[in-house]
Amino acid sequence: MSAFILVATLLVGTSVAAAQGLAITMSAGQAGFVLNKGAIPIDPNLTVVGTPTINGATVAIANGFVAGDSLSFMPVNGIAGSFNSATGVLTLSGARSPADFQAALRTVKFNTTAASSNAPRVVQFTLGFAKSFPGNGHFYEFVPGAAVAWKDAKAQAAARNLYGLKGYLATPTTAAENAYIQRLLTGPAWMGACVSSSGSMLTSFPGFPRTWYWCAGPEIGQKLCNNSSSGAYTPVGGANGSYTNWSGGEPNNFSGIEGCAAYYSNGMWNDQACDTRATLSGFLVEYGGTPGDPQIVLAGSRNVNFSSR
Ligand SMILES: [Ca+2]
Ligand SMILES: [Ca+2]
Repeated sequence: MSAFILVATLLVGTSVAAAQGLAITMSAGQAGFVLNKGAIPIDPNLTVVGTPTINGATVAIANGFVAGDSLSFMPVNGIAGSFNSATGVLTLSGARSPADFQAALRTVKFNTTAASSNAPRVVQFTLGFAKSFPGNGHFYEFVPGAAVAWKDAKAQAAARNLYGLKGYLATPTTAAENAYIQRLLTGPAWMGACVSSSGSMLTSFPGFPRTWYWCAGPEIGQKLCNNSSSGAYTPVGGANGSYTNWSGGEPNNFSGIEGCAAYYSNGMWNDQACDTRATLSGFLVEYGGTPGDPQIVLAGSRNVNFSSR
């Protein structure tokens, strides 16, 4: 009976820890490889802790890769995979739990037939296929959906999450972030700025002069720029109000009804009527930086070092 209680307590403890997002942790030290002695496990003790379903993983010889290097794994828990001998990347696929991926990633082995290089190989393990913007570690997603008013796009973005990170209409606050987002655009898309006095979308729009705010995301409620007349604007300055990327002549409040910001597909910004739907292709969601977000660690690496025996 006491043994049962102990097991139950451990399970509860595990589930509490698992609520804290998603993290891969590599073991300290390195793996040791000896030529012609067979494949060696890279990290049989790595951990993957979290709750979200993971849609795949990659294991890449990120540094030191030479022809003849190979990565192999055991196809456990319904996780399949294939190794690309040209790029040195093993790609695992299957929508499975962190525990399932932990088991599969622990079986990954390194081998090489190349006697030409005994330089250390740096092997990087990465969960999922989402790519973050290196400037802030945030993730971005273009969500197609033409018939969506701005306020509905905002609500739909807020209902989305990536590995527990809360979604929001994108808030591009630097040129580099905007350029990163631009690559994802397949058409005009809503983003997170609106004419406001507080960060909430107004129900009727004032004429000029008016003020643009961030109306979504961690920056909600912060002023973006003053808009004195058609095509004339002045960024308010500060960390989140110094960058704008309005298209030429925008924001112009065309017909006096344009109070929500959208991307053109070239990454420039335009003000549009907030219920405009026909000319939009979807909305741009950003993940990361929201207070209360869980910690996410999607990648880690371990060295394979060569020894003579
Ligand atoms: Ca942002
Ligand atoms: Ca406009």
